[in-house]
Amino acid sequence: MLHLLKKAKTYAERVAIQSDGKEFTYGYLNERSDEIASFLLGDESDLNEERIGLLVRPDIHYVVALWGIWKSGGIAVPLSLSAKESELDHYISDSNITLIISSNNCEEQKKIPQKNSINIQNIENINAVECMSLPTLGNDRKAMIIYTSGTTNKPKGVITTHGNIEAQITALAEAWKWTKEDHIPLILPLHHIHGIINSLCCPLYVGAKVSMLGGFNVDKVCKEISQSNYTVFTAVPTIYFSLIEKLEETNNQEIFNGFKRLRLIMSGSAALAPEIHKKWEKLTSQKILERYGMTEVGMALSNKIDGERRPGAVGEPLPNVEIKLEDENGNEIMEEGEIGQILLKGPQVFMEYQNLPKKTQASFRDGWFLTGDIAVLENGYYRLLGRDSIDIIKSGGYKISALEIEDVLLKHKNVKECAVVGKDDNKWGEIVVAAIIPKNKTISEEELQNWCSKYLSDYKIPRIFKFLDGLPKNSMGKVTKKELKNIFS
Ligand code: MLC
Ligand code: AMP
Repeated sequence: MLHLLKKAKTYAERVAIQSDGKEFTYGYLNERSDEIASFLLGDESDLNEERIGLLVRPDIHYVVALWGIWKSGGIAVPLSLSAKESELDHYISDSNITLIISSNNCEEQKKIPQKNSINIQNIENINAVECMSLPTLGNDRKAMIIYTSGTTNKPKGVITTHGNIEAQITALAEAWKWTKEDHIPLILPLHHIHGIINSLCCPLYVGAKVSMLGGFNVDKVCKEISQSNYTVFTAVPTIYFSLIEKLEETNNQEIFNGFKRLRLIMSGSAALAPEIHKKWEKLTSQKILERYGMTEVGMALSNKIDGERRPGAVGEPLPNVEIKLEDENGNEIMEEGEIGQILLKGPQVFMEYQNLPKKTQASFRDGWFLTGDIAVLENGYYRLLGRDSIDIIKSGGYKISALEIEDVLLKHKNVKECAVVGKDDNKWGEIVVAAIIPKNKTISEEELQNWCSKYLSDYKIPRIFKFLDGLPKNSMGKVTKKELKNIFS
């Protein structure tokens, strides 16, 4: 069982979560999650890795449900609240979810069959849930499946164990000096590790306070920061872009003071442009600490909390992370300044991909996980240079598969051929763009956007379409996406 859950008892009186204007103590979290675990267990003594979906808004209910699933021996599968039905269908069938815990109205909105879902408030309103003895779980027990896009056309489920999650949390608690006096606003979605591990589990592990703001809204964040005693802030680069726009137009000193008061401000999930790093420092006198992570490994590299925070670099390995760079031929790079793929090893590295044994096997070599990220070591710090696959796009911190979008576009009756790439963008990092060879000249951008929005989450929908007579291809007939990117740039 995670120490995160055990330690909550020792902070029983402290405030753990602030949500919807109310405060909830660690004691409350502990009791409610015990009740949820007991409810889920019914007559069983252990859920034995049954998969439970979590379609719950980012509020107190999310936390008690997540802990309840873990305590009962289930595997939590956090689901995106903005996912479209066909995306949810994939997560549900691929991970073999037997029950979905949902917030009010979420199940109807997403058309989840009633028999497969239970409203979190209904569980919490069942007064007579008698708390039973909960199972003892070893570190090797599976705990969570998170869906992330990749070079497969459907998102893949990354399975982590209790041991992996524990290692991911403790490395950050140590490296970033989390203490129970810390207070963080949670503004990120709770179906990805940046939100789940960095913003939620890490502070709860040390007895700190998390204010769940229900998602990112620039005005709300600025108001909160100016009025509360936050100490830590973490976000994706797109959020810093929006905050800078706000800071440049306001003369409300309380907002500036709020950001200046923070002891630690971090960015990750996508590259933070050095200009944003520098602008932010000029505006708030705070140097953003950039770090690098991945769903499969948690956080791996970080700039130093008490040392250099170098713009454009992601720093050095976090505690217990082993790293090496390899060239295209699989030879280890021994010198600084040479470019290679990042390989990682350590207790935080995930167990396997759901239902993809071959993909899992191909992702490891001699126990090292092949990240697909290309980097260079310079004066002791790693700097990321991109990815080895052009089919992976990062937009607003979300990882997006070009192949998944092409699949949807090709199902449209008027699309003969298509190719999707990422176009560099100051705010979003990259935006999704698509080249289309139409079957019929009357097809419009709006029609294709509407088509995509039926099947894809909003952030995956192409923002620019180009209608071409032919796609650039090599002598083998394969689309040359580098060339295509140039057409868009
Ligand atoms: C939204 N919009 C986009 C877009 N997403 N435009 C281009 N590209 C995108 N990707 C448009 C909308 O259509 C809308 O346009 C406008 O922007 C506002 O939309 P929104 O949905 O309200 O945006 P906002 O709430 O501001 O969302 C931005 C965001 C969000 C950055 C807060 O994308 C987000 O929460 N990202 C975080 C993802 C994350 O947690 N990743 C971590 C993965 S884990 P209009 O015209 O209607 O106004 C990982 C490992 C690690 O990566 O290392 O951490
Ligand atoms: P995900 O699969 O959503 O967990 O995304 C992980 C990917 O995000 C990594 O493989 C990197 O490509 C990218 N990433 C994470 N942090 C950074 C960073 N600080 N700079 C550049 N890319 C990053």
